[in-house]
Amino acid sequence: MDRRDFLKKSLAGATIAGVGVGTISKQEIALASSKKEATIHVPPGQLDEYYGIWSGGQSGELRILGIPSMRELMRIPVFNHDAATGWAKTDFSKELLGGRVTGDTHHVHLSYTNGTYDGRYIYVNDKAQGRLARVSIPNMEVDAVVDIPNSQGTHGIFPQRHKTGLVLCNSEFRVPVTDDPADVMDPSKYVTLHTAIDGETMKVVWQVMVSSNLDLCATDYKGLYSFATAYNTEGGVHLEEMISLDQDYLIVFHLERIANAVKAGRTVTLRDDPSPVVDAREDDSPYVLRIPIPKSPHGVNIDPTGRYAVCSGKLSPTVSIVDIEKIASAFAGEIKPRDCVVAEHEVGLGPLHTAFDGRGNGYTSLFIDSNITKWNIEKAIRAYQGEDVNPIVDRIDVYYQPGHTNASLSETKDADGKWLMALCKLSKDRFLNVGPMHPENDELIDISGEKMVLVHDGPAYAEPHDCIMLPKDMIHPLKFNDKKGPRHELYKAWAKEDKVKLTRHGRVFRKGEKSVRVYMPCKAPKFKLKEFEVFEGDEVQIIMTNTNNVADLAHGLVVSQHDVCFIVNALDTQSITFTAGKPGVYWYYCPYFCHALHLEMRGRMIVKARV
Ligand code: RUQ
Ligand code: CUA
Repeated sequence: MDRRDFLKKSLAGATIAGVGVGTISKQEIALASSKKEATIHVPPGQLDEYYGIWSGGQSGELRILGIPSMRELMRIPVFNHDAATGWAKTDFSKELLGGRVTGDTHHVHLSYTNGTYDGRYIYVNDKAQGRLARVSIPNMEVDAVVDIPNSQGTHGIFPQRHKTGLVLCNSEFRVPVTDDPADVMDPSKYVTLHTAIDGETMKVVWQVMVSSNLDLCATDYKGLYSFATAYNTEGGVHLEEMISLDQDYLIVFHLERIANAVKAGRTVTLRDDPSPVVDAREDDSPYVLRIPIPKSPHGVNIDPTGRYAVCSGKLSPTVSIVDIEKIASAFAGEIKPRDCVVAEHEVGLGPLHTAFDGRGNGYTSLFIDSNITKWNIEKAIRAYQGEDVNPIVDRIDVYYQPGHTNASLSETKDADGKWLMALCKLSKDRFLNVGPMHPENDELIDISGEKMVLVHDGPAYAEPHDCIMLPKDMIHPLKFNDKKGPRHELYKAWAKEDKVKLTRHGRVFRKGEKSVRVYMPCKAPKFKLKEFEVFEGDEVQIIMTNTNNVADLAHGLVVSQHDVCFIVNALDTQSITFTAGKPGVYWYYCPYFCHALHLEMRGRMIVKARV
């Protein structure tokens, strides 16, 4: 028994007996329990209790972690080229991405039904190219990507929570939306858009045009409103201009009024895009409510009761609490927009995002102070009413400079107050030195008690922005692709056209003077075609089907010297298209270690000179 086991065992004995702790000092007990090793160590062979879904920032991907072990379980390529899986190279992914293989994933959310995750989809934005992608959870792969029209810097996104309905997307950068060259030089003409995408069809439903930069996004629990924090009310294009005012806004979008305007045709279109656009730039627009909030607010998070929208002040040391129940009166003109604010308390420097535990507390990340501050919602409201109470409950230092913070199920009505994540932007000296580029530091914090306890440092590659955590039985990924997605529609259509069975026939079809289609079933350790012939310059499409009925038994295909590498999971099909190079012999092989004869799993592509 090592010392650690001894400590644990002794502690357990002490608890059961309810007596003193013999030779172990109080300090040692405090140390052992503060480390919570028993709760976060997931022994080999055992599974985590929670899934964590991470955005991957400039890597353009999503990542799936096990919580509390913080083991990275899988990556889902989205807005990137992934050499291991062939994402962005295979026919389907290439088409979805339209040739743009860089991306910046910031915000990740699951689809909802009745205020909690329904396990169907994951939505994630690409700030770099202004896109929204959807991952099908059963298959854990992207099945749709939509370009957000008329806008740049798609940043905050949030799906509706009462049902899988709209996904609202904020564009952050103000841009001209006409073809008039004069508008390019006139920032007063620049606009941003709040875009509604149908979460099922992944089509644009409408857009609302405003003038401030739209930052984070949220939705209520009833389907009445969506929210955007807005900064740069000044309309500036340089930093100094953007931060001169002490007050910006939480913009509330009145979804029913917007839908009615769209139905009645009170819309415009911009450039050659057909999406209906509602103009809400006027100060007295009926479609939006602008609630004044200090200063360049960043995060907006709805508490699990659905009653409060919490705005983190960023350049103001405060968080502002908006009572969502008052918003209808403000839209009706019975109270002023600012009257919806029911608390505004100081939390510290650089408040960015707030998470909740379902027990009435908020946890705000303080970027400049490098800590997470826990505070009580009810006390904050009483303090705002003049009572002498301190809403701050606890603070914990994090290492260093947290951006997002999120708690298990925090954004659902089922927030369970178990785990909190602080996504720290800098790790500095927390890990072994690996050169000039440092990992970030994702810190796991136990929030089940009154005091927060830091339990794990998790180095993360550039640069997760956000994450969600949910109990493992809330999603049910499949072991084999269900072949119901749009990707499989392609293969079915091709197989029908060529009258082949994807699982059976190894065939080569000349489809045109310079194009060839190759069907390539495979089963460990063999490709159905030992070789095939094409001409130099042919466009070669390979449709490969893995017929091994064994979960986890993947094959892949590399075609030497042709920049081709992709994976085909068990019982799945994938396709890729490339151009045949100079005449010669090119070995193709399976890159996934699938069999004792894996190294022999290969064949020859023979490229002949065109005559
Ligand atoms: S933002 S660090 Cu892209 Cu989510 Cu706040
Ligand atoms: Cu198939 Cu290695």
